[in-house]
Amino acid sequence: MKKEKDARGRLIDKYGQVTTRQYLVFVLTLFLIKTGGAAWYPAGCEIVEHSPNGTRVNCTDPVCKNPSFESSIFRWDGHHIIVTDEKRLNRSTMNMSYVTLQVNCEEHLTKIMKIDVLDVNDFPPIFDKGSPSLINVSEFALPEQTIWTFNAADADWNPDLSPRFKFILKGFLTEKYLKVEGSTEASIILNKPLDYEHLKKEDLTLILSAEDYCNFPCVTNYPVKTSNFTFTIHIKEEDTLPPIFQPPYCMTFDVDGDNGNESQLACANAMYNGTVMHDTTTINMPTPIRAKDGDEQLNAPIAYRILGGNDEKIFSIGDDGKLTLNDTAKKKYNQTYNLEILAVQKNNNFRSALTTAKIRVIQQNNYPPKFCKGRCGYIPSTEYMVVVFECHSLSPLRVLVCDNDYPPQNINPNARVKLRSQDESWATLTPDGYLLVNMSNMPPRGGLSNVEVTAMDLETNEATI
Ligand SMILES: [Ca+2]
Ligand SMILES: [Ca+2]
Ligand SMILES: [Ca+2]
Ligand SMILES: [Ca+2]
Repeated sequence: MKKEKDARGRLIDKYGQVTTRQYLVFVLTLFLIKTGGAAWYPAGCEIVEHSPNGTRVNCTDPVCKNPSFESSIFRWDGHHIIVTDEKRLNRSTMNMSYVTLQVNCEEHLTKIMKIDVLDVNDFPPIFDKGSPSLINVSEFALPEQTIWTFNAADADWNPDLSPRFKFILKGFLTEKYLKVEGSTEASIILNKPLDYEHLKKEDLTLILSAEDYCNFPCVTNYPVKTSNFTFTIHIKEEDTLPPIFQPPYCMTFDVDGDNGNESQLACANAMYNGTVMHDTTTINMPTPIRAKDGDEQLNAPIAYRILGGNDEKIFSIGDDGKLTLNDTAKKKYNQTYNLEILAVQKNNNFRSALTTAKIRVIQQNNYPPKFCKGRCGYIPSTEYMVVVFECHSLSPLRVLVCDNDYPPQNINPNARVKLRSQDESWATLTPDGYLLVNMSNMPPRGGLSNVEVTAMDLETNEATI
């Protein structure tokens, strides 16, 4: 690493302090100058760079009486040191931050005088021309990993000194996922792995700012200059997720529990129901068994296996997830087979998912489901939330689904009843089929209101209203 120097050319640490060893070298240099016959003369002289010819050099102590010196940059006017070559007072092209003069005083005394040249902030920081505006970052990249290092330059700093900057990174992701470190170059470091599935829809554009420092010694109230560089992070999709059975049950929740605005979608595998007629080999699956790679971009091919519930080996599963029957003779009426189905990526057997498929053997499916009775009800009071009673009865109205395929009661146990969505603001159907009404939300319809209920046989996918 290149070491930094202060205005006197001493090596300094990151706090701007001269280290002990380096300080000794500095003392030794002074000693050599003294033994060379000239005394160091710290007269506290300084001049602002680019000062025009004729400008006086400021010194806190008086220069000796009737001094003389040889210089192509300064002359003595009898009272002050005066600039004669303004072009050479340019900190960008000087390889030092000061000029020394060997001054001959009266009585043959020679002094070495140092004149600090104060930097003016002429140039803003500039990022390397070759800096990429698009950076690919793998989903596998780990925290504390440096994903890119940007270099910047500043023409106010002479070639012997590394310019120093304050780097700031801005963007939606910055605080949680990324940070910037460094003062001479900006290292973009990962705080947290970048999850493609979660972040792909977010704006990954980031702005890196470089703010320059005083190039010591510099003018007072050194005006800070800032430059921005915009770049985009593209998250490279990797095989991080297993397959998931479709359609999945998904919900969003606050992943880190901090009640922040970051919520993630969590999904569970679908489970399946199906039926097979007692005397046929056709399996009726209202929702076909199908799994999809959770890594959407990769979409790895999937293989299926039946892991459990198939002791008699009467079921097989194909490469497309389709269940077939090998043997009709072994299945018994009204028996339910709970098959454990595994979906595994063909290219990575560590990525797999498990679900169940319930296959019930039915005798027949000759009849669609239909509502048994109770298409009329009344509300016995005007309280806030009330149960609806069946017309001409003292029993609560219950929505039951009849199906002649289920003798002797002829009630379909696999039917799911649901309210039409626009009625849900004032009516509720319990899982048992009882209807509740919220009086305060009920639409005014002169005493008569309708609710629409749908019923679906989950085994056969048949519906009724
Ligand atoms: Ca600058
Ligand atoms: Ca400058
Ligand atoms: Ca995957
Ligand atoms: Ca992924």
